[in-house]
Amino acid sequence: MKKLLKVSLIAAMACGIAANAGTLEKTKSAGTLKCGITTGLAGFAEVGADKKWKGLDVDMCRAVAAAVLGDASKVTYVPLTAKERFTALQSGEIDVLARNTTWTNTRDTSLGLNFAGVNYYDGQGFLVSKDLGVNSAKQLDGASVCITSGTTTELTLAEYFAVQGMKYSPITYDTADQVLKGFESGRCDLITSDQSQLYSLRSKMANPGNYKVLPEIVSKEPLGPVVRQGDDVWFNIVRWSLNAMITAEELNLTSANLDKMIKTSKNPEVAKIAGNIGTLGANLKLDKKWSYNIIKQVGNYGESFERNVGMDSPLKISRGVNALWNKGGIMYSPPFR
Ligand SMILES: N[C@@H](CCC(=O)N[C@@H](CS)C(=O)NCC(=O)O)C(=O)O
Repeated sequence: MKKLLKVSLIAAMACGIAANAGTLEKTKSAGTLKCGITTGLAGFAEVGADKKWKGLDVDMCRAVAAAVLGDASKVTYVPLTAKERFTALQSGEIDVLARNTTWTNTRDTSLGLNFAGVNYYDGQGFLVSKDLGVNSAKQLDGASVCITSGTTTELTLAEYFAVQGMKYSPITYDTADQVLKGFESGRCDLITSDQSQLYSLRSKMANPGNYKVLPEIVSKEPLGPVVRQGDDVWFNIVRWSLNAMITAEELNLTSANLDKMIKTSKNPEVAKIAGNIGTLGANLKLDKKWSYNIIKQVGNYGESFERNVGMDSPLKISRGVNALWNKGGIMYSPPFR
């Protein structure tokens, strides 16, 4: 009996190792990156008019594919609800999760997963119809609230209303699309979610001007890509793919000017990003052009932000805390050296 237990323990450990390590080799031999995204959320991951996925999170997937496979288009997108997302990563169904997922202590330490960085600093807010005549979240006592299940939003909502001594009735859905439909059909008085997602949902409403986002932000929601624990090679690749985009913005390298800047710049960090000097690629077990490919094919962080959620998008979100550290925000990459 004891022996049997030992054998199955060893087998389980072996399976565990097999499931966790080797994501780089697996992705390379598949020729495609399996990337978990939302089921559809404007600005983060949605299917465009050209039938292709686009968004800030989609760019995260594209960056990793460019780094690993040399081609940002080699991504198999796996749309996931909030409830499904962690199991899909744990089970190996996806290689990376880029799905407006908040980095919390509990998720980082109890799911067998690791957060590789932050690609959007967010916070939970409230969206109401202007007809409700409310100017502050503190006036929401007794409201019915549309939310998505399996999110940080649920707990923060409960805690915020409890602290304020207010009551609410939750109306819970699985997807953003359902939340939007529920709200528009009058099932609830308000939607609560990460503030960026409120702007995203509002951009899809028939009359966006009839709704407003209340001033209160009631939580910290640092959103970022997630990988399985136990595969440091892969963790490094995802972390530094994001950092490459942030550093490129800091160095004023864009997809359009990259080749010219590489020829003219005397900054050694530019030469390192280009893969012309140093061993950054080899250290990551990648081709020396890994970061060049990211910037050339996906662009820098600022380009991605503006076209997906910023001023060049229907969401029109200002950079705020998501500006670079030297431009008043907190977006920061360790050095490329
Ligand atoms: N950042 C929060 C919330 C994430 C979340 O799933 N928010 C909903 C708000 S609408 C969403 O993005 N849904 C997209 C979908 O249904 O696929 C978390 O990590 O729990």
